Amino acid sequence: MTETASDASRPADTAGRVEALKAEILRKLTYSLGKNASVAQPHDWLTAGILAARDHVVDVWHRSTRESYETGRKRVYYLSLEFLIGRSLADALNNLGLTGAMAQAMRELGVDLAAIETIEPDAALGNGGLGRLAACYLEAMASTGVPALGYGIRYDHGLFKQRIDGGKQIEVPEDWLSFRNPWEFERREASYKIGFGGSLTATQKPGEVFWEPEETVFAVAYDTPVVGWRGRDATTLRLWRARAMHPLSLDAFNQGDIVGAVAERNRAEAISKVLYPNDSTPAGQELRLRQEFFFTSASLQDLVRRHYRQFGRLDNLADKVAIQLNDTHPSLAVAELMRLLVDEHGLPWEEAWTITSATISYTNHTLLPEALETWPVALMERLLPRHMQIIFGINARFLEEVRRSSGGENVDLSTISLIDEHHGRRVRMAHLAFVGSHTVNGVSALHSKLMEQTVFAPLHAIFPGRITNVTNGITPRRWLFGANPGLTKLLQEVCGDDLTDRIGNIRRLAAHTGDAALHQRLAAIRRENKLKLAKIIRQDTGVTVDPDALFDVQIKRIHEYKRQLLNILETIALYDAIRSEPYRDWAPRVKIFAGKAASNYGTAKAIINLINDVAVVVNNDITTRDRLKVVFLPNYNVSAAEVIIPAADVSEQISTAGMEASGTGNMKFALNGAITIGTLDGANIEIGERVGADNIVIFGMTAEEVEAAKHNPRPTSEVIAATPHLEGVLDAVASGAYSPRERDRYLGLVEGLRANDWFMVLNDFESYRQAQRRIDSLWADQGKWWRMSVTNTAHCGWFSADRAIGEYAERIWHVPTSPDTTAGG
Ligand code: 26W
Repeated sequence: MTETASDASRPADTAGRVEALKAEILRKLTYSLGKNASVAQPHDWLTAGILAARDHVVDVWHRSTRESYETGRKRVYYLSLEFLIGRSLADALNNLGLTGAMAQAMRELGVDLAAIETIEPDAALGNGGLGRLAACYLEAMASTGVPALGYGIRYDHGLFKQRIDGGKQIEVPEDWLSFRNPWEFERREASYKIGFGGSLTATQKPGEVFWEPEETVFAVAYDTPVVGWRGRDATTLRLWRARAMHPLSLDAFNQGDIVGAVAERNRAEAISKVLYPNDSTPAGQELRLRQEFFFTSASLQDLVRRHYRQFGRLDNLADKVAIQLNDTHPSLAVAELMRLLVDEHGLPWEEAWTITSATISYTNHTLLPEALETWPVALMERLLPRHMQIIFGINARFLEEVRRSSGGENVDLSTISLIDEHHGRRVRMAHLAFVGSHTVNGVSALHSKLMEQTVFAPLHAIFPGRITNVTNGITPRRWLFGANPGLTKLLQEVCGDDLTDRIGNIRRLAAHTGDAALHQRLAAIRRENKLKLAKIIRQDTGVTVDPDALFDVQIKRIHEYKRQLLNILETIALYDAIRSEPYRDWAPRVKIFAGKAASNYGTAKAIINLINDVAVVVNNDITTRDRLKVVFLPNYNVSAAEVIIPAADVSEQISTAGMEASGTGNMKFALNGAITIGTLDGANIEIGERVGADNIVIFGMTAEEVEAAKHNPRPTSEVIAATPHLEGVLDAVASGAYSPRERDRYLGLVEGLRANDWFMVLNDFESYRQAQRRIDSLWADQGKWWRMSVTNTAHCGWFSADRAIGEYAERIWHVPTSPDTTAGG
């Protein structure tokens, strides 16, 4: 990487800057790593480069933190069990405007910066969209001048690595810390005691309770600065690591009980050992609850202490602190803040409640019932007795209030109670978060509307106006300027150099929609990106693909509602169609899939297996060889997405309507100029509104139709009979045409579909197939294709994370953003 967007609009790098960086890198290599340049390995250069870059980030960070402290500004605390950061070096250099200088410095030291950047491990402390959103928002807050801290867990092992062996997913432990993490600062001094279990005693003061935990672990802070655009500001990612109070029992050890001597340590440290690959069903395990409380309690103790130190009082907490709960995973914050205020600081319950609910707000990311967290009351009582008591207290007062103000009419208290009495007494974490927050938001217009109509309807009736929408956003720094420097350069030519400062200016591109010369240049940039991807595909799968074919991409977690199955079944239909009319001029296509399945999610794993099996058959068939290829790229992660997205022609966003809260991949693709084939779901709808109906390919049932069909399902046999090609495709899969060595491998998968089409795969099949044929004819007219592509890029600046953060700041947190960086669109 020689020059990127961030450098292009800056004064040329001075020789002095390069010399200084060279000296810094060498100093780090020598004195921090103890290595001599002549024996340094690529990884040593990477670490030295990171340490040199980190110094620049730290300068910004200290200034930024000092300013917000001195001015007493309100700060945002973003609590998230997931931060899916990916790599950091390229991003930090871009934001600092140091990419060119660093590349030159490394070159003069005989090192290829682009090459060492690719050996930086991905920080994969998340499963998918929710975690990536948290990472985009931390960077966007740093770029828009919002003082903020992200709080999470420093997992020893992030999301598992995926290998594909014989077409099947194999999970391999991830090990991002094996070379240590040069970005972080350990803060032994910032550690907190986290209690579990034990007993309660009432004190003299009414309402005050003394909790004596049975078990205590330490939470130790690790800080990573996140630098924003042009290095103006930086936010902090503070991750907690669990440590035992007594790491070694010498008594046990001396008596020869070697294992017992470290038992406490193992139990404590298990809390931050591994990220749950938790996207199918809640893990439902004690360890998960321990993780949630651990990081929530540490974060709240930390922020309350910081506030108290600075202001010496807590009654103004809500004026100075905004706590954002990223889904319900940190929703124990409601009870923990109450505990800190009432038990530790002696505030009366009512006052504590006013402060708590004025400080906290909550983002919901899913309406799928199986993903809505609940915890058994019995487990909570055992693990967190004081918190359970506080939750009962909140619930009793809340229900009493509702009873009083409604006069007992029309409210079914069992639907709003924080305790679900129907399924063996469980705490409804989403209800707890809702009741304890001043604002609750969904992540797309449709999703927020469905929140009001479905899961939260009874609470919405009691608190009208509490639910609001903030449509998700993505950081254009990583997802456009960083990932697609070729396109960025061209966009800057057309829209102005300051595009990188004002993403809203991307709209200027719309005036050039029909410019044939521009189309040619765009096509050349895309082709370069496709060549790069093709190389990776060949390396990782052995499949050779043609960069002039249409690249049709679906990358995301594997889930039935995301419907990779619909995609691969339609691919089979296309394969059949090509074989039966081999002489038609089929548009050559490469079907690209990538994504991980939760380890306990059998159906998702079967879908991965099917995609790989179909790939083997299709890719080896001479008749379809140059017309159709199917690829499953192993180990999807942030870094893979950065290469795949700029190379995509078609973006598959085909979830069952009403089930994908927002999607954020959809935004990344559209901004990079891919054409979306999608359902009227999540943020697809808003993309369609912006780019216009002619520039997106929409198909399938609406959320309302899906809802109606669930209540009144059409027999699947009828649907299949009425759908051309479908019976043949299902038969082929079920009878083992794609799994000749294990013919009944997909019997269960197909039987499941025939029994119940919950995700509307069969119902939407024909509509999807026709939409794909529309894509074919659009592709055949390249002038039209590039007009559509340009229109997508021109109108998707609105999906910038800066816009989303601007909305949170204004409507939820009530903090200012720096006016010159807030991006419109
Ligand atoms: C309770 C366990 C659990 C843990 C994680 C359930 C579900 C999850 C998910 C993986 C949450 C998630 O990533 N949701 C996604 O959030 C994105 C950001 O808002 C949305 O764009 C996606 O539509 C949504 O699926």
